[in-house]
Amino acid sequence: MKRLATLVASFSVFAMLGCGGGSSGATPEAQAPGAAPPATGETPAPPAATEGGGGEKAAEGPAKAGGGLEVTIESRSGSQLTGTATFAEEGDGVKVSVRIGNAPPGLKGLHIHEKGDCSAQDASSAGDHFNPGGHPHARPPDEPRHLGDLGNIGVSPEGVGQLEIVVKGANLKPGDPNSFLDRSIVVHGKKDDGGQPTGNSGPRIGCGVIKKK
Ligand SMILES: [Cu+2]
Repeated sequence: MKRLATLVASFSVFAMLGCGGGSSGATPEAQAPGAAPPATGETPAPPAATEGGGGEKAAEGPAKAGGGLEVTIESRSGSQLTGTATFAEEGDGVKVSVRIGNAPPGLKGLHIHEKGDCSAQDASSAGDHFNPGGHPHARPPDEPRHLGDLGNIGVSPEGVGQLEIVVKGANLKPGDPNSFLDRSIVVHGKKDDGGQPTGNSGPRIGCGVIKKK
């Protein structure tokens, strides 16, 4: 848990630094000033594994304060899953940050489904994958793919999983054909193997409606 919290904190710190960089439509890859990795750092990646981050408080703050939508993922199909997903427009896409617990270990398919309805016990009410472009199913970064194809979330032996992905071309505008708003995020019980039509990822064990509170 500690390590995950640190990771979340690091992401959050990075996001905050990025926001402070100015109001231009800068790329999300912009380097965080003053955050150069330690001497041994060979990877140019953002400080995702930086130690001694902002602590646990920082992990909770920005998710709600950044203007994004926070969605609770509820258990379905008899699972014990818990989870949260946040959605925030970033550049020409939407950044999706997901964290789940009490989940079965391993890779689990994760998708945006077309209907904002998780009411069914098996989440069948969420409908099919969100696919406004009429593309075949695939896993990121493969293209083309359903706009709602988020790939797999890796769940640890302790049942904890975390994923962050920016979906280019999506937005959170009400009524927009490419909007994630009023759709749902679904966690599956099996790995998305990339197969047609929806990746053979099994039952829907978690579901959350993406809506403004
Ligand atoms: Cu799905």
